[in-house]
Amino acid sequence: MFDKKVRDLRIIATDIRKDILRSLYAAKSGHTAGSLGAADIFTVLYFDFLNVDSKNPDDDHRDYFILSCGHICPALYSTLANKGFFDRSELGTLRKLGSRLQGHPHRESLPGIESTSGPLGSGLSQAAGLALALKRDGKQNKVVCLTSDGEHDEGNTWEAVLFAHKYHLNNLTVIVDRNRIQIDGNTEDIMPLGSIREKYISFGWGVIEIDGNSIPQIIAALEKSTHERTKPLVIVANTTPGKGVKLFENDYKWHGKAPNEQEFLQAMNELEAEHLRALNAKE
Ligand SMILES: Cc1ncc(C[n+]2csc(CCOP(=O)(O)OP(=O)(O)O)c2C)c(N)n1
Ligand SMILES: [Mg+2]
Repeated sequence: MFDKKVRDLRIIATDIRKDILRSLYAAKSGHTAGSLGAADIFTVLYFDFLNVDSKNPDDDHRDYFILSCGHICPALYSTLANKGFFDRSELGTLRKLGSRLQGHPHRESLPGIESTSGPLGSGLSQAAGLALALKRDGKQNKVVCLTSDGEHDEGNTWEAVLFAHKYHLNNLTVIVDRNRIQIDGNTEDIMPLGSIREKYISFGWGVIEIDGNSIPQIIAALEKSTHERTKPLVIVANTTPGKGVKLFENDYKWHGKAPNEQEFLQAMNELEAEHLRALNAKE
């Protein structure tokens, strides 16, 4: 069945992917695979799910999004710019000296950024602390944290998993970007994680596992996260690193590399074709 909301979100996701690549190409460095792979998650979060207002970014009633794997900030920056938090032209300053768009996000530099990140494994602790404080204050704001699979090699992540269970953080939703790559190889070769789903279940969490590049599945999982619950919830989102550009897909070598001119032009053509496909989807 044709779903206009899904069609519109697909178009936005393609716009965000194109902006990610424009900014990486201008910077001539940065993280391509993770940023493209998580673009559908960012799209649904900011254009369908989170209660955030670009005109009033510090609103007391806002939901909090904590990006733990800060290196994929080109996706966050492109999303915030497309959502109107700042002008899209600023995306061209990624990683430049003096820019507000540093290679890893800085909370006080840009409106809409809730946490400074880059050192892996610390975002989930920040999100859990925030969720506990909100709960104790009787507040209704939701907390969503995006972590990567590579961050599950960090002990701090698992301390936060224990903590969130202990304090019944039913206002906390974690999304794991399960793209199966990390900086210098496939996760299962570097440090096998096995079933992230089973691990979280054994730590007492609720778990939903989805295709993290399926916009309908992301919408449904986030919608379920709002149902009455007693536990913290993790959405294990299986994503394709580099999603949208065949040359970059499923290859860890694109973890931290920006496209050259030829790769950039080829990628933009592919994304343009995807944009047209989404636009022409039949009602
Ligand atoms: C504490 C810490 N150790 C090492 C790094 C260097 N580093 C940056 S990204 C990365 C890979 C982590 O894997 P993942 O987040 O799954 O990467 P991706 O899926 O984007 O390839 C590493 C080791 C870091 N940022 N922080
Ligand atoms: Mg990864």
